[in-house]
Amino acid sequence: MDNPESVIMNFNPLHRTTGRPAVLRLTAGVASVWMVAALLAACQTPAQSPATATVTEAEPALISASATQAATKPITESITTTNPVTGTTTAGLAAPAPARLGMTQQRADGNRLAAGRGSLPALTLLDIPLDGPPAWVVAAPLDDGALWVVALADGAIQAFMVKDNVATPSSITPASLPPGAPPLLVVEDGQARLVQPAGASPLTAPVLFGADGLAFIDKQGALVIQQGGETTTLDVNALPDARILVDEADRLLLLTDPTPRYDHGVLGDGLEAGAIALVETRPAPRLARTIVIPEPRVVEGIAPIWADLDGDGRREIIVTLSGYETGAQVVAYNEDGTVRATGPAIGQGYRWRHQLAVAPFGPDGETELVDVLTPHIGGVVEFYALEGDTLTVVAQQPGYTSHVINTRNLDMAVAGDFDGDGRVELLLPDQVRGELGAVRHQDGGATVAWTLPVDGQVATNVAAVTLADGGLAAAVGRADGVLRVWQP
Ligand SMILES: [Ca+2]
Ligand SMILES: [Ca+2]
Ligand SMILES: [Ca+2]
Repeated sequence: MDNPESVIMNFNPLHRTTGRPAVLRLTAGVASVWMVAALLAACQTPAQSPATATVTEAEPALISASATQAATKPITESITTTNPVTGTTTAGLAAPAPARLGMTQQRADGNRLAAGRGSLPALTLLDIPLDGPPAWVVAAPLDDGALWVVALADGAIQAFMVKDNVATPSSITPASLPPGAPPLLVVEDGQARLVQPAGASPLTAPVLFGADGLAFIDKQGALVIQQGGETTTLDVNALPDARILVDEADRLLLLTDPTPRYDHGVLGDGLEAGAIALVETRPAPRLARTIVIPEPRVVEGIAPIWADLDGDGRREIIVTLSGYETGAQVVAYNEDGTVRATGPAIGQGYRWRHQLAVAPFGPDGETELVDVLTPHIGGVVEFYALEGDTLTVVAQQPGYTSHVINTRNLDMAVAGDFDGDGRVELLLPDQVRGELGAVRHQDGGATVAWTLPVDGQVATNVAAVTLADGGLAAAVGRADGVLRVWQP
């Protein structure tokens, strides 16, 4: 397989990079350490037990058991002290500046959680006119500002350097991606590029890992892995729009075995996942484990969230299972394929819930999961606490949405400390997508801490970026062709 068609964007001096692969480590700073004993009334319907999954192989990996000596941050580190964005360099290399990635799902592990501290409610907003309606927004820190890249609905790409509340258009190639394709932005050594591998599925994005690794889903559903000058193709039968997740051990996780057996069909096609594949890339790529979802249920989504829900230092694989009789239910698997915890099932088919993030959302910084229940028909933000092997909904906030029916944009919400008070909010559109609300779980329940005006309709993912000084910026693309940016 050819090298990826990397494209280089020049800033300041007009020189091209060599296309040298990005060097990155993925910081795992997510969950709060403290899983306090649950004080909340156990008033939720008991979780339905999913049938035991079929599993191949075993041996879950400790998050801290990286194969390298790299100074990977532990997943138990609090978000408020997490280093901006991603990373440290791989041990043994000559320490080039770490690459900064911009991806629509915010983090490589699928957890839509931005590091850093923001001051969004106090910022002057910046409106940038676009050449057409936008589909996706990604950003990466650059110098003292941020580079914002927008993929328009027709696939055209526009880029803007934003600094000191001024936006400067920047040329970036390719000039377009396939319509609908989510961009992967890499900024390295002061230069930016989009990664667009030849032969990749246009319905999803590639990922980078390790010192020089690239992985993508090809048009036949195979997982193509390039590293060290070698290409390996694994016939994993990927979901065509599966997002590939990456952990600190350079393992990959993705949804596979597309099936039409549950025909809800609200996420852009009639196929959902019948299995989850865990792939190792060291010392050589191999399919390490497959978790098969028992029929008739499916994973209704495009990626798990791969996060440490219970604070034991190991990641859980969090998915939303759906079926005709049960409706949607959040289920957390251990990496060995056993079920760690289950949430409540809706109890009827054709009702979705959209899992979004794991973060210290709780009133005392407890790790909680957040989703939006039925985002298409009156969405309700739900915070879940882990109580034994049950994910219990402990707070709810109606009036919000995180998904437009029949689209593949599952990134219309992001978590972070956007107002700098040390607490994590979920930032997402209200039901008509006319403003953004910061929904928080505090003592007494969920609340809308503050709102941000959109003055139009949100048409893209909600994008956030951690700046070089640890500050936070956010942006959305509007249906009328405007990128609205909140950046200090
Ligand atoms: Ca699908
Ligand atoms: Ca865990
Ligand atoms: Ca906050």
